[in-house]
Formats: sequence, structure tokens, C-alpha cells
Amino acid sequence: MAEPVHVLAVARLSPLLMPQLEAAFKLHVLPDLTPEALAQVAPLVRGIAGSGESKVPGALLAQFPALELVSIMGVGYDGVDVAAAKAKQVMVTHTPNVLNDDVADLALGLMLSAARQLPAADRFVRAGLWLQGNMPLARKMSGARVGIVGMGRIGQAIAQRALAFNMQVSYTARSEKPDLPFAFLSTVEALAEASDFLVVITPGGAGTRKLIDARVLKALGPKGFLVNVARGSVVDEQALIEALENGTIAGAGLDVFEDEPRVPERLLALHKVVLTPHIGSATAATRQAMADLAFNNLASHFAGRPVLTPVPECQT
Ligand code: 8YV
Repeated sequence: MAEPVHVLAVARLSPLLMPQLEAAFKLHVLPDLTPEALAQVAPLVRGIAGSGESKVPGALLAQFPALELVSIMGVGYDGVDVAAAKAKQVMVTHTPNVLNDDVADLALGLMLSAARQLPAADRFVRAGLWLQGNMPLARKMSGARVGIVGMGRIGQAIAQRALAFNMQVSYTARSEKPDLPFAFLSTVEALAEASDFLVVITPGGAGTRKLIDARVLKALGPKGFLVNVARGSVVDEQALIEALENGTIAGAGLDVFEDEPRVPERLLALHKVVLTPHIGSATAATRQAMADLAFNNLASHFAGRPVLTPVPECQT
């Protein structure tokens, strides 16, 4: 029988992925390993599995001399030091496309929830307050202006849905996409100024850190809503809290946070914010597709075939 391939899961991963890894590989789970056990398996590890939130810094990669592949179950891979991986000729893969619909659906859900105050309306009914009168009027979403920060696959899926709400769509991105029928603005501040809803769906990482800062929020204005379905790191959370507390912006819908799963008390106290626990891709069908793709990247590679979905930096 062939030697088993040793794979390290950097965290306890999805129950849709772990059994597949256990069946095909000799699986080690980083949080379960003592430093001694890790030192023992380190020379054998040829694959790493992680989620979109996993941290795989260069210092971790350096511990595995036989490493060939890092497979991320997530479209975002900002926790992986891809430059360090490439320098070691280690391939990095992720799970694009299969989650586009779900993340875009949630973005629209958060826009509607924030504008129409759906969680507050639910609490209002349950608390029996309807018996005493009606809720304050909310904000209309159809026909409003949406600005999308990041016009990749998910950004385009959000735009498509916004069109069904007769919204005017504009965007900012690293470069203009002339084939798209939407207005391109070269700065996020100009986009915020031209938007009623600013939706963030750009990759995390050093290049977008605190891209949404106090100036951008001021440009969005007292009638504007911020929605973030990307990474918490893209928004300056302190600036956002202040903007919400001061009425600099009208409200927000947030699926991601700077220090997940910890959410600042001041955000929890704000009723004009709708909060969800990083559930952009969290439907049974989509998580299954992501787990299968993350597994198949590892399985293909260790069967001597090309990986299915390398990250852009690793595409030849
Ligand atoms: C998940 C995500 O939270 O795809 C991403 O980048 O943030 C997510 O869909 C997670 O990585 C699932 O494993």
C-alpha cells in the first residue's frame, strides 16, 4: 500500500470537509497537536487545509519542508502569505464562484434589513409594541443608488440583483471594467459620495486595510448605509462606530468584523446596525460545494493532476 499523504488542518474545519480529508489522507489537526507532536509530523506534511479565515503566515509555512499545497475552503485567502508560499514553490488554492450567489444574496438581504429595519420590526411585533402604534417609517431601497466596492465575480452578482430593484449601480475597483454597463469611479470616497448604499465586497489583506475610513463614511453621508460582506479588515471599525453614533451615516449591515467572533459592545448597542455572524456563504448547498472543491484541489494534486482552482497569483 502507498504511503499516506500527510495533511495538516490549521483549524478544526467544516464537518463537510474534515471527514473527506480523514478518509483520503493522514490528517493532523493543528490545535490538537502538542509542540512535540507538531515537530514530529512537520517533515511529513505535504498539504495544508484551511478556511477563508485561517492564518497561514510565512513562519508557519517555513515549518514544513515537504509542503506542496495549501487548500483554502473559502474564496478569500488573505490569511495566507501567498508570496512566501510561492517562494517555496507551494501552490495555493481557494474556492471561487460556488459561493457567488449566496454572498450576493446576503448583501441584498443586509441592504434591505438595514433600510427597512427588518430585525427591529421583528422585535417590535414580538414585544407587543404594535398594539400601541406603528413603527417609524423606514428608508426606500428600490430605485436608490448603490456603490459597489470591488467589482469581481461577487460584486457583479450583487449588481445584477440590484438591477432587479431598479437601483443605479456604480462601482470602484483596481481597474475599470469597460465591458460592464455600470459607472466606474476611481476612488472609494467619490463612490461613497455618489451612493445611498455602499457595499463592500473587495478582498481583504494589506492592500485594502481600513479602506473604508472616516472620510469615506463622511462622504456616504447621514442618509447613507454601509454594507460589508467582505472582510472586517477593510473597514475602520472605530471610525464606523463613531459615524453611526454621531449620525454621520444612517445605518449599516455587517457580516464581517475586525476581530471575529468578537463584536465591539458599542456596535451591539446600536439599533441602526444589522449584524450577522459571517454567514455570507453559509448555506448547506454552498458549504458542501466549497468543501468538495477544497477537497478536490488536494485530491487532484496528490493524484498527480493539476489543481482545479489556484489563486490568481499561482495561475501560470
Ligand atoms: C467562510 C469566507 O467564512 O469564502 C470566504 O472567503 O469568508 C467564507 O465563505 C469560510 O471560509 C468557510 O470555510
